[in-house]
Amino acid sequence: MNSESLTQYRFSFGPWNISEGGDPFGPEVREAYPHEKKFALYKKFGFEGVQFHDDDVVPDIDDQTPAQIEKQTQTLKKLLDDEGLIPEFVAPRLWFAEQTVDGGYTANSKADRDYAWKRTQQCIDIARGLNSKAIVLWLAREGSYIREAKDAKLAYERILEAINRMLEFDSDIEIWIEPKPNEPTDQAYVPTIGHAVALSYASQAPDRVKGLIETAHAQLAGLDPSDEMAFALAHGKLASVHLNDQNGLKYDQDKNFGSANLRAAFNQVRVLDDNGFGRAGEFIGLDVKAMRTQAGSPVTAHLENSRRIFLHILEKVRTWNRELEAELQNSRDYEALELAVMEHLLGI
Ligand code: XUL
Ligand code: MN
Repeated sequence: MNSESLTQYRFSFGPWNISEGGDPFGPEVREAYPHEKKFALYKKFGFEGVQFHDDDVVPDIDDQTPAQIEKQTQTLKKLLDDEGLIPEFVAPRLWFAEQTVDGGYTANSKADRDYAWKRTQQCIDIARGLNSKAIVLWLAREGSYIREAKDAKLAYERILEAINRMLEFDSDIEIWIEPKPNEPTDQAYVPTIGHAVALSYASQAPDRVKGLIETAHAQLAGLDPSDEMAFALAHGKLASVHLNDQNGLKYDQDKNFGSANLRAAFNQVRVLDDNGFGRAGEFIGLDVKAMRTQAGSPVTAHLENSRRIFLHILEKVRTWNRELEAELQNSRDYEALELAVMEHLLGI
């Protein structure tokens, strides 16, 4: 491959990735870093895409009038333009407000479902105002804590209905579903990319419904993230990724990319790079969390390091001996193939 045919990757993360270090077991461990100052950090660390929740753009969105929402969206757009940053997507945060304790689109209460739709419309307006083409649906509380709490068939129908309503509400917007099998609910609807792709094909505009695959989410479903990515790529539906890592079936850890399973990380970069991901402007998103133990404010090492690890692994992918790989595939000597991968990764 000559260098001109190699993808030049662009990176993104969300302001929530520069966290203040709180967790469910204790208070924040470092001083809060002002939200509006976070944008000045992106370029410095080699990132040019910003991922948003609706209230990352418009704080306290539920208390704002439509005019205030529009004004704040324009203020943020100017900030992004001044910093030379691109808004990758906006996601409705349908898991904080009291109306979303039982979910948004699948809540049993009609009033709560109406709130979810209102919030979704506002989110699309914000995306439009920022000039971003994508809405990410991480369906946080669209699931149940006990199976009998909801009619699951009806819940899936309601999710599809919400998607169709969004597609109708805006004829350009794309919907990127980010599947996750659990947390905060015990059992989530749309737990894998297969479910998301099925919803896409069932929707009114399959070309505008795609997926965002997060490493840890696939691993929590007991699946191999690179195969999940391959599935979406085979259907032309991989819009974005949240690379990170996960050490077994625990809470969602959002560890540094490659830090728990280097070989799985190699295979994710391999499937992305081999299949031209990024050529149409897709971002490499890094959804990683700072360690609670890390001192300072802002804490950003996890973002810089995950990006750096991605680039090191990319080098490993691009220097992997493809002739040997083909030869060992043909001779079906997978023992030798495995050893070759391991020695390549170990630098031997
Ligand atoms: C939750 C998660 C979210 C989404 C955006 O596990 O990954 O941060 O990426 O809502
Ligand atoms: Mn994510």
